[in-house]
Amino acid sequence: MAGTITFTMIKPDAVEANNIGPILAKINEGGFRIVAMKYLHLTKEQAGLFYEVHKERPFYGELVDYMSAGPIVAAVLSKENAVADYRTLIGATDPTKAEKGTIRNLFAKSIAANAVHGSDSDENANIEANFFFSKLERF
Ligand code: 3AN
Repeated sequence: MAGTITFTMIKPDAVEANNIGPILAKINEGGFRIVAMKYLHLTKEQAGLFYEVHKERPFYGELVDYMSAGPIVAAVLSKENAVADYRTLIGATDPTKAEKGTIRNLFAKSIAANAVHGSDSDENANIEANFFFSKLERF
């Protein structure tokens, strides 16, 4: 079954804390297939472009600075109902509100340094996946 896709990033806080492996394990245990993946350090300009939809939000500057502060892992994940199921797996944006056992509950430090990104719609999942990966890089 091909499934639908979602896009994720393991954010600088989780990379710094050496949690790439445990987070990828949770992703696999959650029934997701990794169909594309790369490890890279975004420039401020690239992070700004990625988060352009949040440009008007008060935390935009902080978010862009934070997401370009260290390397990240970007990945495309496939599963039936990928977007909603991945948001369930990662938990609420604010880790103090994230359900027990979710990725953010286990690994996030704060609302800004919240371990992972997860797409919020099928449309954005495709936009975000295309931002990072060409067709040749998706399997
Ligand atoms: P989510 O990542 O759960 O979809 P959004 O779309 O509301 O959350 O926010 C995008 C990102 O912006 C979050 N992942 C988080 O890193 C950051 N963010 C959200 N709210 C705040 C806030 N109040 N202060 C700082 N950063 C925030």
